[in-house]
Amino acid sequence: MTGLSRRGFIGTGAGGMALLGAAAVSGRAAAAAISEAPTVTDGTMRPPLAPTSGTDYQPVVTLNGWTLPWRMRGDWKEFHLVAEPVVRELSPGMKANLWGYNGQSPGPTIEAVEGDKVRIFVTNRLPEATAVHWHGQTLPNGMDGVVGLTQPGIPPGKTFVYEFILRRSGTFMYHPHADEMVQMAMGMMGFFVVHPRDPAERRVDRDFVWLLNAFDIEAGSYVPKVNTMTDFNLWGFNSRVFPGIDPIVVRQGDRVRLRVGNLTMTNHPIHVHGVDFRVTGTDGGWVDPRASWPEVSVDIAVGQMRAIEFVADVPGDWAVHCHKSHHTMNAMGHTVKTYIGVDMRKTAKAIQRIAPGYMPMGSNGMGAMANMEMPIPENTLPMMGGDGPFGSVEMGGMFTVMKVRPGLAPGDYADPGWYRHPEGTVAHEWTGDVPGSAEAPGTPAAGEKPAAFRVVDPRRRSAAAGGMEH
Ligand SMILES: [Cu+2]
Repeated sequence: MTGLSRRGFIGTGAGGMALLGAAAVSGRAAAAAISEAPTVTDGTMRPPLAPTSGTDYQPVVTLNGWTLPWRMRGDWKEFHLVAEPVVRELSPGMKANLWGYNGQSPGPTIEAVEGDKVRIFVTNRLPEATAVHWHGQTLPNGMDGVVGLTQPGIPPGKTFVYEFILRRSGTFMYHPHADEMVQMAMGMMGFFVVHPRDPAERRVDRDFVWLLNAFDIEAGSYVPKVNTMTDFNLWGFNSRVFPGIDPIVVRQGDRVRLRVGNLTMTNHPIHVHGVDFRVTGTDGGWVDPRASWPEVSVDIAVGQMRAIEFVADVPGDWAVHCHKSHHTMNAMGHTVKTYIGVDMRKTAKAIQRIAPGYMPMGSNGMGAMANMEMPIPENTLPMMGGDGPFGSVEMGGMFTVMKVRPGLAPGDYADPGWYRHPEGTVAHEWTGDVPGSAEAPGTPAAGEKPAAFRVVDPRRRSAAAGGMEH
């Protein structure tokens, strides 16, 4: 990439973040009026970007991601997105050739304040036309980003500009509305968070965002199969899969918000261990506090966002994951045959005569496969894994850990390591007496007839018994 320069403009001190000069984007002097397009080239979480001017707010934290810096020009807040091919490491051991924005998929999070006037430059460096739809924003029709309907596509090499006023606070998304099936399957999406004008409104201590992803990338290849409709083999948070997903680090007692958006092809019930939360927002706006409802899993349908809030009371390492079990599994596991209960010893010998080294798997379940050090093809990921303090976590895909610790400094998101459980608070082997099995109450003794449960044909049920007689 040409034209990269490093400057202290962003002030995060983060490595790998650079500014792409406007002249390098278009190569035309006339483009000097376009704000610079910062770019990030790796999947490391950048510190939240605190506002340096205007209304104060608690910035969000993008898992394995970053927030797009802006500049003020008059009373307009200017951002610059660059749609382009990117390389994203999904987890150590696997990279994918995706399309995204400003060096990464998903694109950087855009943050602004209710009432802000935003001007967003979108430069297209893809090989085909694109457009950006601002999902959930109420704006003039011509700014809605639907190719053919509200604007012509942005041709490769060109820059378009979108201008609108942020009418309400909330959590929105951005994504292409051009060749959508391909461009979203390739990873083009991002979050657009609008903070309330009153910084005290809906204030939390820590505020995390991530988008859900589904990719179908064959072992040894790098490009997602864009025509896949249901059978994806990699499921992610912010284009990362476990064990590559950042932990959600919070201080004990913090009020925490998680905002999760779904632009995949199926719904994802996101389950948070250790807390009961309330659903406080959708991409349609905030839920009235009196109408927010309690859950421990929140189903996020396609094209939806859910914001949930809780107080992190109990220290520990708490699992946060999609509750569809295939969505917490990586590429190599989805088509393994089931041999549970099958004695494979004879069959294995027969197969080994033709395929030396063949090893039957799965006769006793598949958990042990997480510990197997088997050679796998280049550029793919084992079914499950992730080292925990007690062995393999036996997970993949849409899984991460919320690490609740006492006494963390505000703004400290560094991984604190594994939780050290107080003595005597971990489930452990019982070495005392174990009583023999007992029969459930009501079980008939040997030779005795089972208690008579009367089966009534509903068509013959009498009116007195509550049925309808005809
Ligand atoms: Cu899922």
